[in-house]
Amino acid sequence: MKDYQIEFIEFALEKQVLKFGEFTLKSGRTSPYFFNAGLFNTGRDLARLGRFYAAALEDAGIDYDVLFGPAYKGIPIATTTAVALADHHNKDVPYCFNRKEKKAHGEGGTLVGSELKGKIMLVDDVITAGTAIRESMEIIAENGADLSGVLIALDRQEKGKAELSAIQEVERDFGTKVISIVKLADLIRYLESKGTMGEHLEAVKAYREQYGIT
Ligand code: OMP
Repeated sequence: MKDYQIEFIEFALEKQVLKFGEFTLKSGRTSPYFFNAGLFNTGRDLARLGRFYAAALEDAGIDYDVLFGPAYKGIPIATTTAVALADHHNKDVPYCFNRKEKKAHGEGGTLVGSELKGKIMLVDDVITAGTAIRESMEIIAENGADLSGVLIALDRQEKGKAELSAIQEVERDFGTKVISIVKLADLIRYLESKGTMGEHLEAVKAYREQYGIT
């Protein structure tokens, strides 16, 4: 694991973005852990979060033209990533986001910010079963843009509809690459290395047995 990945896990634990317990996911699965990116909820948190996303993006070395943050949670994430790329990597990258409601007046339409064209890097929080991400793919396709990659904070490494992981399905279906700051395997490795939170670690491992990719 890279230093920024360890720092990111510690940041998420400290902010209780990463919690252990019993959580019902959007997919209906009952998970012993949950990642709530909405709890990175101050200016400093958001600035730090952007640096982690930018670090993972730079690390991946994938070519893209525009960052796209889908409503709602992708919006502050794409924004802070664009700021971090400018402030820490000397890259001035266009970004845009969508509204959930179409506006009939003013500038109209559902997109705000730069044009959604060229190679798109989709920025979001978490992929579990891949439902949310597929909705965003439709917006990109409708605009005639190409998806270059998907950038998320946590890859839960869960099965999708069949044996492939939800991420592998997305990669296969859209011919794209999914970049994450950390994956479930990194989180497990971190918990093991700390030797604390043993009961949570066991629950997470049992969950991985049931829903994780093999
Ligand atoms: P999928 O649409 O199944 O890929 O789930 C992704 C969405 O689930 C995220 O955008 C979140 O709204 C939510 N989620 C989390 O935020 N954190 C988690 O740890 C798990 C989920 C989830 O419900 O699966």
